[in-house]
Amino acid sequence: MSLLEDLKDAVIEMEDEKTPELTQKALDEGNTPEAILKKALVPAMDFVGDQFEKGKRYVPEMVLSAQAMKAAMKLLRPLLAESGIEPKGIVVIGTVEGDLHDIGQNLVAMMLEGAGFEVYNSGTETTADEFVKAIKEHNANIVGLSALITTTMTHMPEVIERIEDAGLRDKVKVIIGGAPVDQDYSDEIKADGYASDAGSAVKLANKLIEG
Ligand code: B1M
Repeated sequence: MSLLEDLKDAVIEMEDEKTPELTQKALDEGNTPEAILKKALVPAMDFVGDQFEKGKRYVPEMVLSAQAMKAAMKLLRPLLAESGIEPKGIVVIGTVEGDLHDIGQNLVAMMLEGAGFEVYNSGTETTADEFVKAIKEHNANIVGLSALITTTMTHMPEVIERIEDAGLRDKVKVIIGGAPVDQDYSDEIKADGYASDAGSAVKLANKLIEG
C-alpha cells in the first residue's frame, strides 16, 4: 500500500497520532501538499461523511477522524498558504446569537476544512453584525449558520437581512443547519440551502461553489 493510502486509512481509522508522521513522510517522498490533501485527506473525510450519513458511523467516530485529519492539516496548512493554492471556497461558520451549542457546528466546520475549504469559525452566540464583519474580513463566499434551539433559529433570517443590508447577499451563499431547521425553513427565510448533517453540508457547499 502507498503512503497516501496509509494516510487515508489512518484518518478513517481515527489514528491522530499516526497522521502527522505519515504526512511528513509523504512530503519527504516528494508528494505536494495539494496531492496529499486531494488523494488522502479529502477522500478519507468523504468516506467518513458517507458512512455517517448511512448510519454506519456515529458522532464520536466522526470527531476522531476529523481530529486525525486536523493533525495532518497542521503540517499542510502553512505549506498550502505558501504555495498560493486557492482554497475551494472561503467559509464563515458560527452558531447564531443566544445559542451555546457548538458540537455539530464544529463537526461541520472540520468536515468543510477536510474537503478543502478555508474555514473561519466564529464560534457560538454569533450576532448578525459579527457574521457580517467576519464575511467582510475574510472575503467569504459561504456563510454557515447553525442553531439548535427553536428560539434561536429565529436569528437566522436576521443574519440574512443584515447581509442584504450590507450589500453582500450576491457575494455570499447562506447555508443553514441544526436540529430545529429544515429545507422548508431554508426556503422560507431565503437561505441558499439546508444540510441535515456534516457530510451533507460538504456536498451542499461543493454544489453551491460549483454554481
Ligand atoms: Co442543549 N438543548 N441546551 N445543551 N442540548 C438541546 C438542543 C435540546 C433539543 C435538548 C432537549 O430539550 N431535548 C433543547 C432544545 C429544545 C428546543 O429548542 N425546543 C436544548 C436546550 C433547551 C438547552 C438549554 C436551553 C437548557 C437549559 O439551560 N435549560 C441550554 C441552552 C443554552 C444556550 O444555548 N443559550 C442548553 C445547553 C446545552 C449544553 C451546554 C449542556 C450542551 C451543549 C454543549 C456544546 O454544544 N458545547 C447541550 C447539549 C449537548 C444538547 C444536546 C443533548 C445534544 C446536542 C448535540 O451536540 N448533538 C441536545 C439534544 C439532542 O440533540 N439530542 C440539546 C450532537 C451534534 C453532533 O448534533 O448539534 O444536531 P447537532 O449537529 C448535527 C446536525 O444538526 C447538523 O450537522 C451536525 C452533525 O451531523 N448541523 C449542521 C448542525 N449545525 C449545522 C450547520 C450546518 C449544517 C448542518 O450548516 C451551516
